[in-house]
Amino acid sequence: MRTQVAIIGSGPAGLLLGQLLTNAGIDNIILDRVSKDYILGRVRAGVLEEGMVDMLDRAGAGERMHREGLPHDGFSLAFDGRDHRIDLFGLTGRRVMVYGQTELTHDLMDKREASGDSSVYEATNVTPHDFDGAGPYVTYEKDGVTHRIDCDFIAGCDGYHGVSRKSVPESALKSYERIYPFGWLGILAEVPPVSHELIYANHPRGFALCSMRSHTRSRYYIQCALDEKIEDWSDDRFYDELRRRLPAEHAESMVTGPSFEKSIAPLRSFVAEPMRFGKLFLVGDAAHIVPPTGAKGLNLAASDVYYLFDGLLGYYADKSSAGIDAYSERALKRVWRAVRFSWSMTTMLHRFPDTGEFGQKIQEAELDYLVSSKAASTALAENYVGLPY
Ligand code: FAS
Ligand code: PHB
Repeated sequence: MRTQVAIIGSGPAGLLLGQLLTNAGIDNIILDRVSKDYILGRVRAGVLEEGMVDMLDRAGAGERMHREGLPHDGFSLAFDGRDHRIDLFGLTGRRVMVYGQTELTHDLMDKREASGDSSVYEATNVTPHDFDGAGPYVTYEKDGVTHRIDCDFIAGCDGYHGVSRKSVPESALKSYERIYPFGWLGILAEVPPVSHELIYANHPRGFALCSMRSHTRSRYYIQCALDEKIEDWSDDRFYDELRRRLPAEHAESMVTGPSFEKSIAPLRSFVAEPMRFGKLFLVGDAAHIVPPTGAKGLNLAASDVYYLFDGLLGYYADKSSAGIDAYSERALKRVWRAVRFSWSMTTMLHRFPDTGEFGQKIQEAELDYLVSSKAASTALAENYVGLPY
């Protein structure tokens, strides 16, 4: 079999790239090692930058997001017992869209199915070959048969644990990493959100985040130790701890109810450079990971896809390699700005082992300055709504 672009990974990056390529008449195939249902069963991001919203519209998969998504003009920082609103729209003229990654992935899968383009799920042992030569190809196994797909390019959209980055010779790759000494314990529950906007809370007991998926479905997180076990966290214990980390008005008004999803996610910052090796491109989490504090992970996948699609379009439409040659440098410039922002939000809002009383006062002073300075709030807001592509 032959295609123009072989895409490894059917998460947001792979699906978005695949749809843009299909819409431009560029042949592509998507391979994933798990099933569609498994992918749709993962609960992840919840906040979309305008850039991601625009990319979904460009892919022709934005209709349900505009119908069911929640445009948000601001969010709150809670510390020292009080809420402080960051007026995103007032400060930047832009907003974010609250719409779950699960829904976005579902919409892209539905669009791909309607386009009739091929995806292979539960493809095992997917392996990129000869991507530093003239004839790249991908092999995979399905139902006991080994398949080969010859292609012009391979897009490694297979996430942090994928095969693409690991297929690059170590000598050709430089990676940067910071692992945080805590995780996020998150729940989903069919209860109305405690507030109409997100609340990021700094508290001596640890960070908390009140988010949502709709007006009836809440997504809550609390910072937890890395060795915590989900089975040790009943819903009651989770809500008690969450309420202790929020201002009294929210703790008292919170509607609680049974969680139907509960998970612990570790936090890390990670960047692999460069993001291109011959005919192989790393896209999204395959190339970088950010702590979810800045709501950037999913949104960086969108800007990577924007740059790569622009390059591939130039290659096929104008026989120009300028765009694909510039991909890594263009993508990394925005990646590092988002990595910095996510690191700074994480550092400002979480309790570290060495924070102590002095460190807590410093964090509160930083937050107090931030919410009382238009310049500082504007800087925060423009990073949160998303820096330009
Ligand atoms: P993905 O990881 O989504 O998709 C990669 C795909 O590649 C998967 O479907 C996988 O099955 C497939 N794959 C992997 N290895 C393969 C192989 N060898 N062969 C074939 N296929 C293979 N971001 C936020 O902005 N906010 C959040 O709150 C947030 N929470 C998160 C919680 C968790 C637990 C995780 C892991 C991530 C979270 N993220 C969050 C980040 C997340 O949303 C990612 O940024 C987003 O999924 C990136 O999309 P992709 O790059 O497509 O990678
Ligand atoms: C979420 O709703 O899952 C979410 C929202 C904002 C974040 C992280 C996660 O910064």
